[in-house]
Amino acid sequence: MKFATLPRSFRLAAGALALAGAQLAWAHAYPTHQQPSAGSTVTTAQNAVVIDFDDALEPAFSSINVTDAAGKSVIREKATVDPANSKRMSVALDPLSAGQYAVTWIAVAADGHRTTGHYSFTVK
Ligand SMILES: [Cu+2]
Repeated sequence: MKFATLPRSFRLAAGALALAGAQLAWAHAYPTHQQPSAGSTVTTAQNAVVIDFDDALEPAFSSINVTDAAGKSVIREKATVDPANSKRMSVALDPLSAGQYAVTWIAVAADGHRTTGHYSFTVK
C-alpha cells in the first residue's frame, strides 16, 4: 500500500511516531570520536581503543570488545569509563600484530537507554 493512500489520521500518527523516535534517539549515547577511527590503519604501537560519546555512560553496563581476524579477543581487561569524564570509555589492548581488528561497543546512557555499534581498523 502506498503511503499517500493511507487515511490522513494514520499519516499524522505515523509522522508523530517518527518524530518521537528521533527525540528518543537523540537522548541515547552515540560515539562522537573513536580512536582508532573506523576504517583507519594504525601501527602495532596502538595499545588502546578510546571512544567518546555524546552522553554520560553507565559504567556497569557499558563495554568495548576488540577481536582479531580469528575472532579472538585482544583486550587486556574490561573496558572502563573515565571517572573524570563519564562520556569517555576506553579499553587497553594486548600487543597487536598486523591484521584487521573489529571493535564492538555497548553504551548504556545514564537514562538507561542502550546503544550498540561496531567498526573495524587495520594494523600494519
Ligand atoms: Cu536515551
